[in-house]
Amino acid sequence: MKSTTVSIIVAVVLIGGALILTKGGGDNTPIVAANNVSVVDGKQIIVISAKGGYQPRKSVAKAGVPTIIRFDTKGTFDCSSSVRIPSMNISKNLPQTGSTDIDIGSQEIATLQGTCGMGMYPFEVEFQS
Ligand SMILES: [Cu+2]
Repeated sequence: MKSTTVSIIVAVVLIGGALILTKGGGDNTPIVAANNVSVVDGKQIIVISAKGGYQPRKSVAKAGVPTIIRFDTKGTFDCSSSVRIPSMNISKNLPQTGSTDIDIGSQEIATLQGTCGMGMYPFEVEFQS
């Protein structure tokens, strides 16, 4: 009797956990992005690391604030060292190792999309009010 109850509880917990993992690990980008946005001297700085893609893939920042995207590379030999933000006509080659600031001014409420030079690694920055 007791072991049956325990088994049921264990099963419920396992299934519940699996459901949460499935939801969290799906294609949906997490709503809360990594803490990679800071404001220094009135400038908003979004730090994105470029190596085999972009991390975090989605950043959330504030609209209407002068903004810099800082791309960090560290032994980046893949095409993520070539960054593009088509809607702003930005195309930049990053050093294999280093830190590159791209001034994107203050953005309106929208989502800015970027990719590597070949268009296979995406990233995005959501500007909110
Ligand atoms: Cu690429």
